[in-house]
Amino acid sequence: MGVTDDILPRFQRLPAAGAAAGSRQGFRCRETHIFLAIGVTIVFICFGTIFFLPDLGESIRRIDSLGRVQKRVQDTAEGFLLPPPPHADEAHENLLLRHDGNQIEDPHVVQDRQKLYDKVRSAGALPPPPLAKPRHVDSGDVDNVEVDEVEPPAAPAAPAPADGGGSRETVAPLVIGDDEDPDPVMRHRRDTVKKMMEHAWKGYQMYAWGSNELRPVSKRGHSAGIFGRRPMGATIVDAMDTLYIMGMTEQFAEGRRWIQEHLDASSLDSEVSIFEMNIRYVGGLLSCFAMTGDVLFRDKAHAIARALLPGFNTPTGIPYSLVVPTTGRAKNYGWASGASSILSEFGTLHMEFSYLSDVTGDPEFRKKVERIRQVVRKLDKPNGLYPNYLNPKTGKWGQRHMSVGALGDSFYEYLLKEWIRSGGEDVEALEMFHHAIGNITQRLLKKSKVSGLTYIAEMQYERPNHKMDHLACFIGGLYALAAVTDSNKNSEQYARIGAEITHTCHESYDRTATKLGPENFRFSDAIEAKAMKMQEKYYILRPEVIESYFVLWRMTGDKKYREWGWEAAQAIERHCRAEAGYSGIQNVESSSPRQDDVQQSYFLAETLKYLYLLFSDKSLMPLDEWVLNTEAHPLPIRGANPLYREWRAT
Ligand code: DMJ
Repeated sequence: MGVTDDILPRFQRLPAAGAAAGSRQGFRCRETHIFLAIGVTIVFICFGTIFFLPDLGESIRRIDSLGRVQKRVQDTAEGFLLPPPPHADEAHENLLLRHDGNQIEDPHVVQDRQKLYDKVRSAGALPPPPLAKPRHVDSGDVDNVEVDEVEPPAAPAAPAPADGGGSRETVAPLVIGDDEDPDPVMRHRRDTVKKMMEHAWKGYQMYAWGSNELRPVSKRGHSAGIFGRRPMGATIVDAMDTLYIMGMTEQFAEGRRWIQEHLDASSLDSEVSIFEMNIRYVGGLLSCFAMTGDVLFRDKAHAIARALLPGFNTPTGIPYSLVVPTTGRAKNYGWASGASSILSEFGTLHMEFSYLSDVTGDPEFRKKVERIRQVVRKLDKPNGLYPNYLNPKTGKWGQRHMSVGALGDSFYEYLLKEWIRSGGEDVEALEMFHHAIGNITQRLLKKSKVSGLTYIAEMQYERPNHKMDHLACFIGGLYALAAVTDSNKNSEQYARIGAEITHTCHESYDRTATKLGPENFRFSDAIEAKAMKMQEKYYILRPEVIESYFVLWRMTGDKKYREWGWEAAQAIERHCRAEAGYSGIQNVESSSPRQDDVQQSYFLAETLKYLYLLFSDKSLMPLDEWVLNTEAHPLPIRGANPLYREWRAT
């Protein structure tokens, strides 16, 4: 055997000279066997893929998610085709920037996700710090989330009239006018706040018109995932009633025009937060309807609320957090304790949904929130407290984590305020409120060791966590509101607690270099009302502390709340003002903090509105006629406010 024979593969071996034809035949035969073997292997692999892989559905889902990626690319392209806003060039550029994927890396969004993630982790719902980023509202990520396919919304069956039904013709719009405070100092402060609103609006209008929010430093549009992937003009909708109250009629008219021409529920074709769409859009539009009687606002609110309804198709009626209105896909956040729904989200619908049913004649919305109420009411409450997570399929609580800050806050707010909004009719809500606030007072209310500051701790299973979120500071105002609106044996105590907590929240501002309060602050043997970690030190234009100043001012008439509000307004002006609007800051303890380049839509809806009302005469939006939803959108009180505009069949 020659060398060649040894090193060459068999089929390349040269036949020996004069080799017989039979040997060529043998070669063909061998080749045929080889090809046959290859063919059989290929067929086996193909059929194996179909029959033997563990989960064929998984493969299909992967194909489906590829489809979604493709769809997202299509959405991006569609985003470029939006009608031109007033400053078309800049905004068009913004859209390019907004859609090119940068928003995923947006430091503000990342920070916010991190905060939520930390919170959930500290509650023991997650394992120690993972390398992967937390899942929040990334609609493309379907791992580790609860996903249900449900029917897309049926065509509106509502009896709401297209125009002119109800009491629009008989009730004039709210007249804004003679509501200046006689004190010239207050008038000056109020003017200053109005100028802040003008600055915030102008920047948004120039650089981000139609986008959800503004980046006031880099001067472009911005959007958080809660609003979906399209520009839905969140800032416009959120700001409208503030513009109206401030008498900024031209800007209000511009906003109305945008809403009329571009706000379209049928373009909600990516995941949106039901809670955020409700408090900002449905609440904001209903507020405008109540004040003006303009049915455009009512009908847009109605369309958006109907688009959210597929998210309520669960065995319990407890809605999911996220829904894609056009497809009906709904799910919960993967990080939320076994993919539970969140107390502050499903518990913050009642005011808007009940009012919407009243002004449209469409009973569907009231039914939805009444069902949620019945489920929650019947459940056992560990220690009389409501955990932050509830599984919408089993109707069982998730992690035993209780908080009046993030994940819990506005659930408590809506128990009291829905009773107020209903003109005292919803006594069940009031009973639930008293039960909840009584247990919070008994179990979570604490005094700091250093100087006796009153605060509300969180609870993880049986252990208190001595920390408050900025978000939790609304509860000072809520205690005060409860004390005045429902006078009973607890009123004195609640009035005192409301004032004390508001004082503590003011301390959290007063003890920083910027005079703005941190996102979270803690209490221990050695410290009080102080952020301890870097990621607790940011201020993102939140309203809750100023909200409590406003409510306490209205309830008590104590002038110190106006002074505290003015301190906050000046601090915002000093540290948050940017060339094209207002930005959050990254560290309240730095005397020259870096800005985060996001102007939150709630800054215009809430923070500036509360400041403006704080320096106005009390006759502007009196609290015995109006009750503000959790996004500070005023809704009329049934039976007490002639602008209630209840729908009546004609
Ligand atoms: C607002 O969107 C609402 O107040 C909500 O209830 C929680 N907080 C933000 C602003 O901080």
